[in-house]
Amino acid sequence: IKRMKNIAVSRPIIYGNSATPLNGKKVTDPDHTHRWTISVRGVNNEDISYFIKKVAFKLHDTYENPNRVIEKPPFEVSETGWGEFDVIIKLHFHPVSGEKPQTLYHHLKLHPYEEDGLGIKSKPVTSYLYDEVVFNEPVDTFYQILQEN
Ligand code: SLL
Repeated sequence: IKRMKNIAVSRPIIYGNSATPLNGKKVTDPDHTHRWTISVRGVNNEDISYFIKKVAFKLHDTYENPNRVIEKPPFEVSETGWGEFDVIIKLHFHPVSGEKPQTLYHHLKLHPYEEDGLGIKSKPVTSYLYDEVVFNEPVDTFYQILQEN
């Protein structure tokens, strides 16, 4: 295998969550107050599966099967719940890359900073971050794949 010396390739991603209050809507668990979705995606919804093989989302241990592995896009998990917590997001790359997984952290956000005019926290919330996945001195075969997409 040949590595590309003195070259770093970066690819933009967006990760984070949206959340909507259930506002009393009945779901399986009466304690649950919100529906939320956490995701990793490309900018302008660009397909990122040419370099990402799978994404593992480690949820709070209060969830059943807290380790959710998503093998194809969209790389996202939707759930209902009652509380905010830190999600560990592990990006796995295609074996050809020889890259180790990279870990991201996201604080799942359910509550807006301010109440709305009605004094009810009834608005949907979003918390997304733009980031770049950096590959230092990628192997040449993976470098080709990155350039072709
Ligand atoms: C807290 N740090 O203690 C937080 C933890 C965990 C939220 C919040 C579980 C839902 C389910 C859920 O919403 N957990 O019952 O599966 O406040």
